[in-house]
This record gives sequence, structure tokens and C-alpha cells, in this order.
Amino acid sequence: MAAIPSAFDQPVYVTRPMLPPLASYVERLSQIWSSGWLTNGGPQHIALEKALGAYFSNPNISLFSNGTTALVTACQALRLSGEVITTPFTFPATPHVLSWNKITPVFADIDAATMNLDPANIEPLITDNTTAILAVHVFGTPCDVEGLQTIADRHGLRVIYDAAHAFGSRIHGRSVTDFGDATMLSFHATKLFHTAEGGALVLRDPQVKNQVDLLKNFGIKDEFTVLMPGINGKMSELQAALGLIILDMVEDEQARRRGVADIYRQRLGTRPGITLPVVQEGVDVSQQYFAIRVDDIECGVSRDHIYDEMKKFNVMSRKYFYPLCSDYIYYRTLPSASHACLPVAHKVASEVLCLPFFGALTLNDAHRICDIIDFIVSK
Ligand code: T4K
Repeated sequence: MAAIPSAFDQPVYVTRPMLPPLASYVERLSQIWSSGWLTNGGPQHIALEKALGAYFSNPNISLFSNGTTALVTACQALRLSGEVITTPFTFPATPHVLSWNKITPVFADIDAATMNLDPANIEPLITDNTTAILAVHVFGTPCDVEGLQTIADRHGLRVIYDAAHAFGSRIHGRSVTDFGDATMLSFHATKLFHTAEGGALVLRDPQVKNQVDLLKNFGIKDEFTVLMPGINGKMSELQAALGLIILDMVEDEQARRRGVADIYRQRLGTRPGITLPVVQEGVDVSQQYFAIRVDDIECGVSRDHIYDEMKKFNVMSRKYFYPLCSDYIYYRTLPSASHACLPVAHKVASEVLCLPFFGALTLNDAHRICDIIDFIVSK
């Protein structure tokens, strides 16, 4: 049997936020201090919105205090109601934004390879009450955007994407934000590009962008006119200033993560029972997460065993997204939440393990994590 690998001295988390040299943030903070302008669309906010508009080649972008509020607002702006078809394999925010809009989430099963909504499962779930499809580019892997749009067009539905994991994901050179009526991005600290907390909507229609801008600022048009019951979803100057610095670091961070991914692929790809993230022709992924799948029969040990044992070596992997949203107390009585309707999602949720994946992880760390997995699996 292989020698026992040494444990890490400090916990190695699933991700760590990119942090710029403090001095560069202090420099931006001093601009904020001199302006005395802290929020409500100040100079940092204007600059970040413009920079991200250029990054996505779409000026119809609206910044938010977080991704969840952005998605809640998108549902309002697009006047979604009734039922929306979505995936159970996601973070709780995805179905919750529907519930906050008094919309019933209807869960459809996912594709086994991409772990995203499978268009083939959507049509049988469409009723007269269905107004949209809310799909998630899980772990940065793009959805079948053409398949989803074809179904939406056939039934007059909106398409919204939760691209919380997909900053920088591209399909044949086009940003994932080019597809659908609205795309939400999360800029939470755990995301590749972040503003500590934050998010954005990228919109197809400039009129929807105007509506979104009103909605995220209480519906205020001017000092004496409030047009609609909006919310406070504004990004502050402190968040935007951080984003302006982090944006310049994204490419380098992605390159570092690719180095880690290469090691995981080389070292774990030949292990029976371990499946690596899918590689799709013509697709660039964001490098947000590195999610392996563990088939307990073929591998000889379960995903849960690897997760528990890795902790003993101070490696904190995560079982994103277990349990499925359809198994939460609030949703499990929905007809679409029954286990029988979601066999692939249940299998995937029992197998997925997100390994530590961030630019500050050294290649040596990545090898050590593989040594630990090898040890656990062969023990
Ligand atoms: N849609 C999808 C598909 C999402 O995944 C998310 C968020 C959303 C919507 C909602 O977007 P936001 O409204 O958040 O913008 C984390 C994040 O909090 C959450 O934003 C994210 N998805 C989710 C996948 O991951 P937790 O519960 O795993 O967070 P936590 O605190 O356990 O953090 C994970 C690890 O990250 C920690 O073990 C250590 C590291 N970490 C975390 C923070 C907050 C740091 O090193 N520094 C930090 O500041 O949800």
C-alpha cells in the first residue's frame, strides 16, 4: 500500500477569493473618500459597468448588490408568472428567486454529461401557466443554449440563465451571456470574478435594461416620480472599486486554474470510477469549479467516503449540489420534485465532488491532493 500522505497544515478550501495587492484597493478607496460618493451609481460603478459591458460586448448590463437580487429583478422585469421550468441541481438561490416572485418552480431532469437542464425533458412539463425556462450553466459548463431556445421559441417562453458560475464561459467564441433574454452573474467572493458580494444582469433588450435599472433603485425615475414597486439592488462604490481591480486579474487567475485542472485531469482521469468534467467542442469554460464524479461501485469507495476522509488531511472538498433543491422541505411536495421524475439529477447529486480549485493553489498542492485521493481510494 502507498505511504500515508501528509495532511495540509491549514485547511485547503474548495475555493479562495482573488485578492489584489491591498495598496491598489487603497488607491481606489482614496478616490472614493475624496468624492464623498459611496453608492447610487457613482464613478466606480459607472466605470465597472462600462468595463464589463466591453468584456461581454454588450452595453445592456446592470450591476447589483448580489446575484440573487439580480435574478429576482430579472423575473420582475420580464414579468414572469405562473410556472417556470428549472433545474433541481443548483444552489438554493435559483428556485428561491422564483418563489420570491410567487412563481412555482417546475423541476426538469438534467443531462448526465453536462449536469445542466436537458432540453429533451422540458416539453412534457410545459403547461398553459409556463412563462419561462430558468437554466443554470452549472460549474461554468454552458447549457445546450440552442436546444433550450428552440423549445422556448416553439412555446413563446422566455429564457433566463443563471450564470453564477460562468463568468468568461464561451461557446464558439461567444460569451454565454449572448444567449437568452437575461443572464445573471454572481460576483460573490467565491466566484472567479468578484466584488466581495455583487452580481449583474446582462440583457438582450435595452428596454429591459432600463426597466431593470429602475427596479433595482426602488422604481425611482426622478426626485419626485416613483414608477413601480422596486427594490434596493444597487452595487456600492466599494464593491465596484474592487471589481475594477479584480477584472484585470481574471485572465491570469484562469491560467493558474487551468494548470491545476491539468494536474487533476492527468492524475485522476485514469482512475476507474472517477469521471472528469466534460470537455465540449468549441467551449471555453470559466474555470469556476473542478467537479469530479465518483461512481462508488467502479471506484470501490463512495463519494461521501472520499469527502469525509479528505477532511482528515485538511482538504475541504464540497458536495455541490447535494441535496437537490427538489429535496428541500419547501419544494419536495411539488409534483415535479418526485424522485421518479429526476433520476439523472439524483445520481449526479450523489456522485459530485468539487475539489479545491483556485489560483493560489500551487501545482504541488494539486499533486498532494491527488496523492490523498489515490491513498483514500486504494486503502
Ligand atoms: N446561483 C448559483 C448557481 C449559485 O451557485 C449562487 C451562489 C447563486 C445563484 C447566488 O449568487 P449570490 O446571490 O451569492 O451572488 C457559496 C457562495 O456563498 C454562493 O455565492 C455560491 N453560489 C455557492 C456555490 O458557494 P457556500 O454556502 O458554499 O459558502 P461558504 O461560505 O461555505 O464558502 C465556500 C468556501 O469558500 C469556504 O469554505 C471558504 C471559501 N471562502 C468563502 C468566503 C465567503 C473564502 O475563502 N472566503 C470567503 O470570503 O456558498
